[in-house]
Amino acid sequence: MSIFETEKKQREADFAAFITRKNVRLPSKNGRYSRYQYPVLTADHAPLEWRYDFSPEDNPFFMERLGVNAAFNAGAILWQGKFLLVVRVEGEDRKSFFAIAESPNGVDNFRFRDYPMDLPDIPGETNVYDMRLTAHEDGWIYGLFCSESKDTASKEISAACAACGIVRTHDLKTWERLPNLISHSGQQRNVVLHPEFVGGKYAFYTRPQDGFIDTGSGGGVCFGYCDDILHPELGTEKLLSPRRYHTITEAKNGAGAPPIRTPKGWIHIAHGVRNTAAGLRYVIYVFATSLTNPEKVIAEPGGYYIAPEGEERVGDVSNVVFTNGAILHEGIVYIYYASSDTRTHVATCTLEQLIDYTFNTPPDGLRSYESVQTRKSLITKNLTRR
Ligand code: M1P
Repeated sequence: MSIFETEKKQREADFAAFITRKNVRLPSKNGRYSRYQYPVLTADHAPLEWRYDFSPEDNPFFMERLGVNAAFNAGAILWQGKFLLVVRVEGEDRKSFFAIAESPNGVDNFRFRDYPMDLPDIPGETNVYDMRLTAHEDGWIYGLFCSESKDTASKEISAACAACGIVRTHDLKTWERLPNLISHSGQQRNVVLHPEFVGGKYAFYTRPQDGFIDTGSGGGVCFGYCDDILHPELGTEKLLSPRRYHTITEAKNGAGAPPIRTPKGWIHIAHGVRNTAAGLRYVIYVFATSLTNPEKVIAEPGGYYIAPEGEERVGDVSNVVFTNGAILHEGIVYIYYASSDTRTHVATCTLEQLIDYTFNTPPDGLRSYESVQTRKSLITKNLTRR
């Protein structure tokens, strides 16, 4: 057998075994959710046809020609009975693109469709990533993502601009590109469309930022309205979930999955960032807003909900967990989160667990003294039950 045939056979056998591997739910360590043994998507889930040239004449060593570096930060939706993720796939050339992967059960057997998503282009866009999918009450499914372009006004080679790109679809196959969202509060990343009209308007969760990386004067996750989705322009953006000194959101934060409607309020699963001597640390946190007034925060559990652990802590951008997709199906919440900008995982809990966590976890006291008082109350409550 030729080198080509031997290598190809081996790669195909390995790939078939890998993508059909059963995932195993791990015992919960904290009563909030369960992690799973394996990531649900990695670079190795990219189909061989995306990476190898299958012609023995052109590729006698069956060599990987267009490698994939990472598969992370996935938007999520339940579609025709399947769990569908719009994944940020990053090639070895650092370019991100979107690709849809589907699974029958949401925890394993994710398979990418034959081709990556054909995102309609706009001039000057250099990179696209982190799509949030919102099934809106207007009947469209919207995908909001970061549309990055070079900052041509700057001489600095890395200078870039982040804006919110918008596409929409009825079938998750063909996508209509709308103009990028106009915001008057600086650059934008991590923008999420609220699933319902609010006062007859489209409502957005935004994250104003002065620069491409630093949020600067941006105070945190904001809420803004737009009248016409075909000419998307935000009015005033009102602060909703602020950055706060000495908390998990001190450096920045950002909305994650579109909020989940529950009987007690909209539950948001977002990310918070703090700075450390070892660099930025990204964790996932939760807050809730009022069903009747989504501009009003009604619950803010203190601290993080998910922090990177084990192998999650290591990757291209270490010490990061990040979410932009969740699915509620038959009372179970599937939280898709990525670790260290490298791979995608799922954590599951019941909706009751998520509601309990959101509304019964004490808020952050903002000072060590207050934290000790809160913990002492808990201890006293427990000791009196002895
Ligand atoms: O590298 C961590 C994350 O950094 C960005 O998020 P934020 O804008 O909140 O800093 C995004 O580029 C995200 O894709 C990435 O996971």
